[in-house]
Amino acid sequence: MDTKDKNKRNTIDEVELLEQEYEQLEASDNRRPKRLRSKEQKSKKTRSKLTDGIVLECFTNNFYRVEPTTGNMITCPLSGRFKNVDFANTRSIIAVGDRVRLDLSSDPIIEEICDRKNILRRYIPRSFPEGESQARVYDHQLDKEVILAANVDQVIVTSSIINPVINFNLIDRYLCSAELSDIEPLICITKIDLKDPENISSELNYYRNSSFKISSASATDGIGIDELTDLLKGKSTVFSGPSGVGKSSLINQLEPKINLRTGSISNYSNKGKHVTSNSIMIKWSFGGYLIDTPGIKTFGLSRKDKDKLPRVFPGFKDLAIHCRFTSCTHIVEKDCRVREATAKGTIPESRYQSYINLFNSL
Ligand SMILES: Nc1nc2c(ncn2[C@@H]2O[C@H](COP(=O)(O)OP(=O)(O)OP(=O)(O)O)[C@@H](O)[C@H]2O)c(=O)[nH]1
Ligand SMILES: [Mg+2]
Repeated sequence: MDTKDKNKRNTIDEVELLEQEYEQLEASDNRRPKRLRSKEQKSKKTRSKLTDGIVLECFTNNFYRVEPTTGNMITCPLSGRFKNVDFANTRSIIAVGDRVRLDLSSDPIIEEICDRKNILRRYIPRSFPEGESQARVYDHQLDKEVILAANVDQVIVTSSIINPVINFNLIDRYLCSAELSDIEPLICITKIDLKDPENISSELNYYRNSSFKISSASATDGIGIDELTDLLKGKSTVFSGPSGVGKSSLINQLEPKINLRTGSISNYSNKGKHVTSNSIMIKWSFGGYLIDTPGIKTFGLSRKDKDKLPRVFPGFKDLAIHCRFTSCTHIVEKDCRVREATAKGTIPESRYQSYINLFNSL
């Protein structure tokens, strides 16, 4: 194995996966074979017999909690037609937020999965058997996709200022993923009762100047809750971020009757203990939906998107169009506006480094 291959293996080996991440990954992969898009996707039952619904929760064993447009919430399986489809290492093809069509004439069943408006996803690099060259692996096998939710209007990138300490590199990855999926991001800094966000103002100003919405909140003191409520009304919003940052606590403050389970922070690592284990979609009483998701540990992008990274990295879009080369990677090219802005301090050195690390990881 040459040094390049060794380095690649190291990155892959370094990725720690939790058991629940594996489960979620298996339960949410949407890589649909071409066949599904034609025959299997459409039920032979007449459309008039089917009822529209939204998937609110995915259980293992192919059962789903669905809210039909008419009638009460149901838990039901997916039609047997889908069992004949080879899903290429996928156990399930439905994610929270998916629109489906149900046959409610006898035992409820999901008959059709509708096309998605968008997907919030992250990737986990696949590991390859020792000695197997990546060149022999097809493009789509390079990374394993984990769908966080489907058909969403916005993602709240939740980060606590402390306990666990804020991770801007992770925020960058979320913002790239949201841009690639055409989902509106909102950065929410939580636990501001524990520390003044003034300490991180240079990074926050950078995101603000790059046109990202930022809000700050404390679930303990109820700070920022009214402002957040206004941003959530009538929209379908995913709360995502590392474990322990206070996603479920924030949701409970926004709507106390939801009463999600919350956890504690490990004294040893100052990190969360992965209390929420399943994504769940719930209706706000003030209009719209929320999706609470399990805390994530790693957030990779797809290697297939590497060429888009120089334009979708937070704050780079408007500068990149003025670089001398349209395909500028902002690393070695002449007349690069991103490197000029970094030299001037308009882009903080830490954000540029985050870009380089992300670029090299793909
Ligand atoms: N001081 C303070 N503590 C908070 C705040 N929000 C949440 N916490 C605490 O942080 C811990 C974790 O909160 P959770 O809401 O379970 O965090 P989570 O992001 O949902 O975590 P996972 O479900 O594991 O992903 C709990 O002990 C909360 O009481 C806050 O605004 N201020
Ligand atoms: Mg939680």
